[in-house]
Amino acid sequence: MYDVTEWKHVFKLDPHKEITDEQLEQLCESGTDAILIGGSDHIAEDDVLRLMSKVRRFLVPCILEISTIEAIVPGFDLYFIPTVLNSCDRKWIVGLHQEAMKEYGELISPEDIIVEGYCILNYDCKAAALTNADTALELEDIKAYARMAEHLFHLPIFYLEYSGMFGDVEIVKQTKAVLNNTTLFYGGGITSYEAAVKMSEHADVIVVGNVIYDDFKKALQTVKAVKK
Ligand code: 1GP
Repeated sequence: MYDVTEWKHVFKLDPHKEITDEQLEQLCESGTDAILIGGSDHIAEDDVLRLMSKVRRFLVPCILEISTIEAIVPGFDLYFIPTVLNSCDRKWIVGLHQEAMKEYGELISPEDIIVEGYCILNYDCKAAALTNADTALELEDIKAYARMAEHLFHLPIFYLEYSGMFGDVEIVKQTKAVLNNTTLFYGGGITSYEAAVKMSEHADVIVVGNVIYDDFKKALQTVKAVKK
């Protein structure tokens, strides 16, 4: 029903951060392809539920990116499950996933789930610290992770995560060049129209997060940059 291969732009909302109803309406009606609810810390079930019910008033797909088993809320259109391919801790690669399946496996419909193969590249971001990601990677290492995602694990999404910083355009370009069937998501430091244009030249989908809370108008402009 939802085809990520047709997407270009996603807003990632942090349930722990404040946003007005008017701003939420503008994001949902901006033309973005999806609203992704997720974050690395302080994720509480109540906040997720509250935000989901507000986003549900609009037609845009509403997706939960699961980062903790404690905040899995039913009612989303889709569930994204990250696996951090360059984590040094098995918990973030397959550990939490096995726990979640043990608890909810019988209730989950496989068609509602999409697994994202993350490669975290900003050593200074919360997600890198939390997952103990090995961010000291050469281009060839990153390309190998991308190939692993597509050819070994058949993951629908490979996600280059620079959360909080604008990444290396050349790395995104070269990574895209080795992917055929897996959709390349890029997230990190897209804080303007120009930045969105640059990354969307190579990434299939750009994910825009922090700027929503830092400079709302600029956040909205990132949609126009990819939907010309
Ligand atoms: C974070 O990739 C997203 O998971 C977006 O990054 O917050 O830096 O936009 P920013």
